[in-house]
Amino acid sequence: MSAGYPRLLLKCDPRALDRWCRALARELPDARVDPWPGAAEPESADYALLWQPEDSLLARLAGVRAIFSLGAGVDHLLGKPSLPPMVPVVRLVDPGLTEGMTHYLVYQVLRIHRRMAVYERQQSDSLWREQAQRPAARCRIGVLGMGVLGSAAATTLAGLGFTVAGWRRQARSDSALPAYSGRDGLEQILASSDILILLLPLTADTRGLIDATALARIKPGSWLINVGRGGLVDEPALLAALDRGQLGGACLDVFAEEPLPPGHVFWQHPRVAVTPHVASLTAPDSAAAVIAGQIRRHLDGGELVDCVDRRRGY
Ligand code: NDP
Ligand code: OXD
Repeated sequence: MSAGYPRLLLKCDPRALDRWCRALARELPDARVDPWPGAAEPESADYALLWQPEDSLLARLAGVRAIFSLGAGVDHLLGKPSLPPMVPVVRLVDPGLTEGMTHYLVYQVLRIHRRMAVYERQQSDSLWREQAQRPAARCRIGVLGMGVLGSAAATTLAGLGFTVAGWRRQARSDSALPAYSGRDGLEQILASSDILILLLPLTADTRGLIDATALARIKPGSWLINVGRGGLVDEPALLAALDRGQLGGACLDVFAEEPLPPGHVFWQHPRVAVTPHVASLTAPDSAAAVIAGQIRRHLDGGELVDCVDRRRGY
């Protein structure tokens, strides 16, 4: 470490650079922040704070003490061949990110449950017509991915009266909500959910999980909300399932290719709601406080928390 102050290499969304620099200066006044591109010697950084770094930058970071992801997902790092094998990778667990995701999911679930898309179409036809309304308890929500974000959203949705179950890699007995695991658990949750929420990380095990076979198991007429990653879903198979009416509709925030290309069929599809990967946005103010807390503890000899298990991929 140079002269007692840590050097932080920062590669963030360029639109957020000023906010990140201000937030880090406030949280870690003794640190030196080197934004990338532009930093003279990335290899001499103590910590790297990264969002979607190029592989050639990762190849220069074997000497950093830790890499912090500026998002909850770490597929933008683990997918890169030059990620230094021995450097701990820390994912972002930030109450602001959790709140944002919960709000997005509550909004989309209520929009579906209260038939708001139907009323929007009716308004454009000046049509005054009631749609059936059923109690939340009769709407079953399946959350695939019951980690930090999934379990918070599931708890809030259950608090609104919905019947919620989760699916995760390892079944846990301490959960207040039923949580399935394994292939059988997946089949059960696909077959029973009226609204299926995808909040899994993209890993070797989850890539393409929702393929034609899985879609065929989904309860007819149910809805899919994908806020995890586009690669979780076989998109052509999803389109086919929508077009044959197997799915009532889909709310898609993440896509195999982002930005979603202008001519993509999802943009105009009558049963698809598209948002541009905004279900929960990292806010530099709250995220910088979380990362600064980790760095301060690490500099004092403490352990980093929320480290990624590279074998599992998340
Ligand atoms: P966590 O690591 O806290 O949770 C991941 C969950 O997925 C865990 O419940 C885990 O199971 C489960 N899981 C992982 N692999 C499998 C598998 N093979 N089979 C079954 N379950 C599995 O992640 P977060 O909740 O923090 O974030 C989840 C994802 O959300 C991120 O990776 C990112 O892709 C996405 N995201 C999207 C955003 C957006 O704006 N659209 C914003 C932020 C995140 P277990 O509990 O057993 O470990
Ligand atoms: C994230 C994301 O992983 O923005 O935080 O998707």
